[in-house]
Amino acid sequence: MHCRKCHQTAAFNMRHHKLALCQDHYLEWFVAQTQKTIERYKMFGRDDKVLVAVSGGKDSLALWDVLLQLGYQADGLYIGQGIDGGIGYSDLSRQKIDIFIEQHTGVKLHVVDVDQVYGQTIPQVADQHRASKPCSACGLIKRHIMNRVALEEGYTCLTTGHNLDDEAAVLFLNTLRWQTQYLARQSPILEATHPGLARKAKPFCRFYERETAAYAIMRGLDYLYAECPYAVGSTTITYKNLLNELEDAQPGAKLHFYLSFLSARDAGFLDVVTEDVVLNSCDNCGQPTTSPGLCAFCRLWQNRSIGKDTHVIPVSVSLVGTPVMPVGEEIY
Ligand code: Q46
Ligand code: ZN
Ligand code: ZN
Repeated sequence: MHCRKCHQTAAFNMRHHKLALCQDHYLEWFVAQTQKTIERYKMFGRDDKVLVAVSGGKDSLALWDVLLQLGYQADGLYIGQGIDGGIGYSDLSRQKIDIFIEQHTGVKLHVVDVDQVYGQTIPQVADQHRASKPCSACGLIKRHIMNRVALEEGYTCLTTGHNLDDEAAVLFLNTLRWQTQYLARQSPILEATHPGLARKAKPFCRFYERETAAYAIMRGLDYLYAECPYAVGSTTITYKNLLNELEDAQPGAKLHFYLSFLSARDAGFLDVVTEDVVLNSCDNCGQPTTSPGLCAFCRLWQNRSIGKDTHVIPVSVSLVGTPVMPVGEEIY
């Protein structure tokens, strides 16, 4: 198989696009496609200050790398979850980010270590709440920290490395359960609909996972291959596997599923369910919450004597740049 552009041996074949490319042209294509997605969904421009949530995995590091290549003002945010899982998962992920920073001189990284800031690691919080897995607490805490760092540090857009496989799996799950409120909110760009909400974007939402992996490998990014130990057996993985089977039989099915959904939503298919959500401000942290009183994040720490003092707890560190305060929000 040969590269469509230069006819040298192809390094990567995308059946769904009927497109094979050599390494140089694949890397060029990937960066150009990211820029197209940013423009298509009006995510951000050159004057925006962009925050990239990085985990040490391929998607988030690839996203940061591409945004820097495209010349965006893109800083990183790493949240230390304190997950060991027998492999020292959080330590390993942090090491990968340190390597990235060594290779991309001058970039700025904010670090919020949950244990240092709040006094418990994410698995410890989950244990305290007798949760069988820390994923609910983890998702809540990460969203909360990302939102507040973005707002407090003046970032005009918070980006994550969610790819098409992630988006299609969530869409599949919410469709099967007919979760219309969740469906109405699933989007490549989420506008800030409350003063306490940061604007959010997913510039990789149209890339298959294998495309971001290929980019990371071809660019020589040293990323963490291991998944979070708590991801094993997750519902999302089950849905991803089902969609992969479908994709094998029908190349492009996943992309078509996701893009058709976005078109239907843009055509007003879900308008009827988007009106009802009322956002209150949390009594403690001021971040948006669907229920009156405390947001879910503040309720999580309520018995940990952090409560009102959240804002004055000394903080994490910024590897390069300014310190980051502990933060709070609930993404509704
Ligand atoms: S939620 Fe659960 Fe993930 Fe947090 S505990 Fe690991 S698997 S990292 S996206
Ligand atoms: Zn080529
Ligand atoms: Zn709160």
